Amino acid sequence: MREISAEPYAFRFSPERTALLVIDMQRDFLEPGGFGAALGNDVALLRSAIAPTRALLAAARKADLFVMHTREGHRPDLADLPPAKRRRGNLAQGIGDLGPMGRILVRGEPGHEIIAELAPAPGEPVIDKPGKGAFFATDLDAILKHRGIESLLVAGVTTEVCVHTTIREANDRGYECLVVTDCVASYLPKLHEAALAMIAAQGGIFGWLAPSESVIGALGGTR
Ligand code: C5J
Repeated sequence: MREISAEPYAFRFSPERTALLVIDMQRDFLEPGGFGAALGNDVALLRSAIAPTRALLAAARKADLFVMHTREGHRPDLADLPPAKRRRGNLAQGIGDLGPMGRILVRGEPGHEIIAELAPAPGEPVIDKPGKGAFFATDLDAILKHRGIESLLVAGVTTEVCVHTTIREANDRGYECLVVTDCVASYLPKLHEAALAMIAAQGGIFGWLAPSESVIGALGGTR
């Protein structure tokens, strides 16, 4: 077992039973002209998570940790897009519409891709998810269970939306989750802080928090 100094107390994990899950680090959220920008957000706020996540990915790969990525998006025919999700926000340019990076949040379009800095390595599964939570309508749980994974190190965007929803889903399925605090980000700093506080409150009701430096140290690497 290894140990990470974390909030609210030390996180103990076995590397063979732990995966790094990188959530929705897509151009549609992190670059101008995508879904995040269509919602009126400043996408630059998310970019602080890129460099630490790159370092975390390198350390996880070096330690032979199982690495997975997710992408939020929909079928080109939008058959898996709930009308309520499409209507939400009364957007001039919403999901399925053509933007500067192709059709917004549609699989196969340039905006749907994971940013080049955090591109999946060969063999790392990528989960395409239609919802905010990565367990909803995907094979994520089956893939983790088949690998014997019990603990998740979680990075990605945005903290209070897809990261939080996924952690809540993971908790209900019995996974131990540690959120790597500088590898998650939000367009809304107050909600980022609140979302992190919710994870570790009440004795770690949803899990643990630790910065990438501590996680990388426990994985045996240097930053
Ligand atoms: C959002 C996400 N914020 N990946 N998606 O719509 O958090």
